Amino acid sequence: MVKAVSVLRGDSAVTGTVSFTQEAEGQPTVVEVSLKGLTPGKHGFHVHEFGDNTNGCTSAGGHFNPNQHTHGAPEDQVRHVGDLGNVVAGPDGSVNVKITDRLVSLIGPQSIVGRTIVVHADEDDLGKTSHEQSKITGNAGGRLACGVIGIAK
Ligand SMILES: [Cu+2]
Ligand SMILES: [Zn+2]
Repeated sequence: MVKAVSVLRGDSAVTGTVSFTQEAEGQPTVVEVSLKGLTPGKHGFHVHEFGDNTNGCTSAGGHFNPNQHTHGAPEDQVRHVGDLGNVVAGPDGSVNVKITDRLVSLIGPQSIVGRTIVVHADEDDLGKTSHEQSKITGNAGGRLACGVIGIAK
């Protein structure tokens, strides 16, 4: 079993932790999300390419996309590896959810360890609208908080 963790912060009131667990290579990864300080509703949630926080969450680059696909929903065949869709904040602005994803991996050449998880200001449209950013970022808006994904015990 491989475990990883990220502590999220940024230029907003949003903070939280995201834990990742994968039994073995080729198995799905379980992503446990705990966030607070969000506005109620949907917020784009992705793994971005770089584990770089030099200029805050901006330095993380675009969505982790090792296969040169367009942006999509987690359940789509064509999507970025980093596309985890949306998390939904409750009326109190918190998120506590467990996501299971078949492409996000902690092992092998497409491992997300050393990259960055980002939560956005707006809803990810999952590549389904005519907005010019839809098939690139899902038009999810600013980066509220982020954290580098590291190896956990
Ligand atoms: Cu993102
Ligand atoms: Zn994407």
